[in-house]
Amino acid sequence: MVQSKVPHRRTIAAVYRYAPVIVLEENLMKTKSALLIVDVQVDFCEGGSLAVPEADTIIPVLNRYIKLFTREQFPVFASRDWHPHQAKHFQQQGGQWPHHCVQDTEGAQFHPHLKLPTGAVILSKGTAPDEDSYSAFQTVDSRGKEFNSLLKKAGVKTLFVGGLATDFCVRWSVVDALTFGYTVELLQDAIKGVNIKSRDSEQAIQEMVRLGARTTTLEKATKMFAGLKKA
Ligand code: VGL
Repeated sequence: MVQSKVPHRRTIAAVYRYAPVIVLEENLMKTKSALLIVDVQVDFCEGGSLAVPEADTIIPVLNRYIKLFTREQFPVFASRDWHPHQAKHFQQQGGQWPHHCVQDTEGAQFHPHLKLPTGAVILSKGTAPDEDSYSAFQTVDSRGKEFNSLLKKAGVKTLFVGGLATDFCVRWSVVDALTFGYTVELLQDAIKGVNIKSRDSEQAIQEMVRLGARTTTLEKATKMFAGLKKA
């Protein structure tokens, strides 16, 4: 009698020892990851006024990340350049770039093949004439709420970042995310760069990694999320 109870008690103890931890970890993972898709807009894609080479090739990959995140009920954020017609960001006003992503024009729309989910939070940046911003942490949502406060409110701890362009807006978004203390997973297979100099993207990735970003792929992320379910 006594002997038969011992293993039983042990089993119960083991279950209590591990189960709460597993549940807690799963819950934390459920609220703490988010997907940020940076600037996948018509003007940055093939035929656009500031086309990033091979930009269109990442769109189907991003759509699969979107599926993965929506399945897990993780939040999806999509940033966009949303410039006024005249802005110091543009060459005509002394800036670096040709006109692109002007508010309410075709070029500023998200690429039509990008399948943003209904609940995606749209973040806009560069909306004022004197703004020359690159980072998603310089955006606000439709109600004027800053990206960082939205992430905090949602309890996000890990930010998965993909989109355009590796050497500009992706880079600055990742650098800021790391500065704010987020864990960053850079989507290696869903980023493309401008490469004004041929090695710009490669160097930007090296810099992000040196500052603490991790890199992931659709395959790795899928496995990571599948692991969550089993836990
Ligand atoms: C970007 C150049 C100019 C970007 C924005 O989204 O990476 N690049 N404006």
